[in-house]
Amino acid sequence: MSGTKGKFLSFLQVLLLAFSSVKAFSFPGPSSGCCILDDRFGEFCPTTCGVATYFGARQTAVDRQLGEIENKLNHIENETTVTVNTIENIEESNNLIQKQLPDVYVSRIREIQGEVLRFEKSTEDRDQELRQLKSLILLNDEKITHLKSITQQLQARCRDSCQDTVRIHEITGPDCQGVADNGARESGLYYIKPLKARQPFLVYCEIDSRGKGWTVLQRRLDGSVDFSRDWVPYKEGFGYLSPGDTTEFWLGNEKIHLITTQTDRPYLLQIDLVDWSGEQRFAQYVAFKVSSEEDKYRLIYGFYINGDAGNSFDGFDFGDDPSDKMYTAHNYAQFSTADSDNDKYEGNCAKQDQTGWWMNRCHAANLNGRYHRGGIYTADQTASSFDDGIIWATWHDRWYSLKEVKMKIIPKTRFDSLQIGQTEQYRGDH
Ligand SMILES: [Ca+2]
Repeated sequence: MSGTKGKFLSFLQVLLLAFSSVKAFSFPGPSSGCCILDDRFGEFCPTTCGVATYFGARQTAVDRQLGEIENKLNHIENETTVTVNTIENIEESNNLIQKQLPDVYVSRIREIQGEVLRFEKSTEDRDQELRQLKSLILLNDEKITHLKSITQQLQARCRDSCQDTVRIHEITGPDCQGVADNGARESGLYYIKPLKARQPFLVYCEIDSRGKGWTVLQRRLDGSVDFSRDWVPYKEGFGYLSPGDTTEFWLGNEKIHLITTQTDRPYLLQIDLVDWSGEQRFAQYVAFKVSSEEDKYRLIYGFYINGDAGNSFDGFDFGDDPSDKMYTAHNYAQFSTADSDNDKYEGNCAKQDQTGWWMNRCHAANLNGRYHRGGIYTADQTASSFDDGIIWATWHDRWYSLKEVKMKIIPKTRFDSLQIGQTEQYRGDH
């Protein structure tokens, strides 16, 4: 571009020089009569004079045009300078951009790589979730198959046993000893009606051939019934009564209260225990009774009379504190449930151990504790890190949960009269 511009400028300069020379020569016009060398050519003879006249007539316009051309040239030159500067600026900018571009690209590429990695990670996570869901589906399919099989078994049993196979004996009495006294000689389900009861209710009676009739208040066998219940279920009773002593239940505090307080004659409470090795032990308390709901079904007994399981109801010295035995004694303790805290502890023993029991702060015995299979259990297996098993601390440690429990009562006098000949079983000083 600069070469073309240079040639153009050189040409204009020659032209200007030519005009300047003509002007400086100052030819006289035709009116002065000079330079007519040949008439045949008239006023515009092809001589210097003719040319001079011609130029003379047009000099002013040409000068003006030349001036304009010069101005335009100057303008073009200025514009050219501006353009050159602009080009230089653009080139500098280009250089700058070219220097910066790699960083921008590298940064963008890194961002894209990061996004790709994140996407891959996300895809892996989704794959993992899918695998987990598939295994869950398989597991659920197995469970569904298992449940279908159980349903079929139950349906088959329902078809067979639509008739009532549970036999409830007709003999009745104020308690199971009364039932036995009225002639019953086999264990099973009987209706009894304690003196103050408004209506009879069903109980499981353990009756032997010699006429001893135990009224069973509580049964633990296999952990099939949840003993983590509130006040009302413990008041009314829960679980299942069965004619063959094969199910777990709590008879109910109100019923226990009605039986044990119907007369002044004292009841004997026997607690039968079985551990996970199959060993059986027992503990007996005389003058056992449970007070009214107004008094929160308080546990009251006279004393420990006999047994080989030890006297946990009187508390146990765990070795943690000198007051252990006093604070874990149960006599005169009110009944507590998670929703009715009547213990002597700043916390809530029953809620802590998910049970209903005559809590002090808290216990050396808890026959309504959680069912831990195998016996030995740890704090990790409990809901609140406390000993919440089926405990009788004077036999097994509080971190050992018993396998089977039965709580049963019989009028003390009837027990004594039927024990004739067996008094050698009594041990201790009672
Ligand atoms: Ca409390």
